[in-house]
Amino acid sequence: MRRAALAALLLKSICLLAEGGGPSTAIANVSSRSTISLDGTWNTIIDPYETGLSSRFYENAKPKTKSDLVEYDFERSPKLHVPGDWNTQRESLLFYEGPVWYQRDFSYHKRSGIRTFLYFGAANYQARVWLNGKKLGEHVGGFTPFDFEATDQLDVGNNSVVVEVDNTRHADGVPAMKTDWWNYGGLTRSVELVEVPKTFLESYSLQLAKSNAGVIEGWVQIGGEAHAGEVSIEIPEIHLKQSAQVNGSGRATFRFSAHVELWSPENPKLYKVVISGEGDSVTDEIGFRSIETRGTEIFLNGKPIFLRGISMHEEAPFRSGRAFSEEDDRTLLNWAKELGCNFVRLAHYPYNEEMLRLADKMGLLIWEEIPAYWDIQWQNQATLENAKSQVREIISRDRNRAAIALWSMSNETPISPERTEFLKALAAYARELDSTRLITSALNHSERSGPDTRVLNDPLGEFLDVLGVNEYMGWYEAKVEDTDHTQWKFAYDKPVIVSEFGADAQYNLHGDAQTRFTEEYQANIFEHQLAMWQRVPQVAGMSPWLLMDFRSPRRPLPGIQDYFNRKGLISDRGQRKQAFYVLQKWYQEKANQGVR
Ligand code: GCB
Repeated sequence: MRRAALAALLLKSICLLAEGGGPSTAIANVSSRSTISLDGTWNTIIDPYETGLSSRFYENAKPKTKSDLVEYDFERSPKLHVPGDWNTQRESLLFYEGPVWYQRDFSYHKRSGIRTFLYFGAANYQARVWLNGKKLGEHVGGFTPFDFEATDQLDVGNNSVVVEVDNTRHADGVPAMKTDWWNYGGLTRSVELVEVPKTFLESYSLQLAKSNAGVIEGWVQIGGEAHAGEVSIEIPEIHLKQSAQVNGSGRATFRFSAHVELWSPENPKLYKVVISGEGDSVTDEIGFRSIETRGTEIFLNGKPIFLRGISMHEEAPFRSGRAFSEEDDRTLLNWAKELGCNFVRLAHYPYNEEMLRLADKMGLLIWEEIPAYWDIQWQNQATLENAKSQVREIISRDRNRAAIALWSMSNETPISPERTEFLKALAAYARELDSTRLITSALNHSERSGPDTRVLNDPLGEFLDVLGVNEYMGWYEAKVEDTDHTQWKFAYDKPVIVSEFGADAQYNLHGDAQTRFTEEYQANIFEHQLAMWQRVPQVAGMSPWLLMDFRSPRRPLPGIQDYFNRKGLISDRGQRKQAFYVLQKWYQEKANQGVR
């Protein structure tokens, strides 16, 4: 009964997003818009019993007379920095899960003809937003952007915004109750006011036509009242300007010939693109490339490519906590480059937008993932709707990033008919929104067939373009030497990315290769795993587990883990372990051999 009520509530909150008709998606490319940053210091109230709702914290009230009873005071409450998780900003909040109320004042000067949206890069996990005491809306899902129109609610001069952010885990959530990462709560990404004209360019898609490198196609979606006018696309560097008519649903579609230099890891060429129409204009940097599979190979721009990758978490180097700044992102991606990567798996949830824009500039292909992690409520319609809105929000934000090669629907989900139906529906939805990327999932159930053979025969494979395979031989199961004679078979003739293997090692802990948690043990696992996968022709890439140590509540071993998963090739303090050099060497050889 309680579960059903919760599910109904969740469905209701997701539906709230759709108020005003059609599912909500945030305005695309806010960095090219006129924005007012609300980052900085916010007043915060920790509210473990969720008193704030009944006590109406959102009114940000002050006693008017000396007898008025107001049992909170934002102004005199402790502060937190936005963007940022609360866990690493105050020691007492490291393990906190529950609601926290955020408030700040800002001054605003309204201009006629301008619509203003309150935009959140992400808030984990659920957010309710009020402006000047009036509720603007709520959002579920901790890693994707959302916005609410604030035009009519904004006052001239001083305004007060209140956000209740709640990182409580829910059995029907995405993810659900268990993850091997820290449940960082808070306004973890930037908050800003975004100004657009009454009718504006809400979103757009522009990329190379599938299997025709000389053609660019796409569409522009108008938000607000479209006037059946024209929208134009300009790529100044190649003196190209194309126009298209906006139809009755506010959409203009394009298809035109263009000779562009193709984007690739070796040549991450981006073009300035200007989109204008209906009195609005946005600028973007877009790369053009194709990605497809043929048999068991992945082709980039019509040529086979081996994806030399690494998995990572969106965790900040040196200070830990959720990464959010360009500096954090650049450090992590530079390490991947140093390792010899042309590919990064952004496990297990969508990262901040800057990470994707940097990958575009640095020439790193990307696997971006939805947090359908381990077991979630596969039979719950509200859970599916939740996963779908996360797919929609991330595709809508990142669809123009050339770096994105793969959308991953899930990680290590237990096989059952309900789970396969759920993920099949999710994959179909992702394809409907973006037919140009490859769809994948990290699978981890293989069967033994004879002493030396493992067969991956997960029915989800039928609905994927690329099979991700996670396995931990030599760490959670089997002996590392077993890798020497293990053969792998796959029920589907599709490319395989070995999306995880690895072992914990504490930086600077030394011993022999049989001693757990030593650098030698981890390096030995990498040597053997690489040799095993080298023998499997179906492998089109890999992203071992993982770039840097990260916080996890599941890893308490004192003196070694101290609540960090230590499978990083680099410690959380930036120190490279031996296995880093093992993989680096292997990638160097791979790159020198050319393809595959
Ligand atoms: C996995 C999970 C990953 C964990 C990792 C581990 O299979 O996909 O999220 O962190 O193993 O270290 O156990």
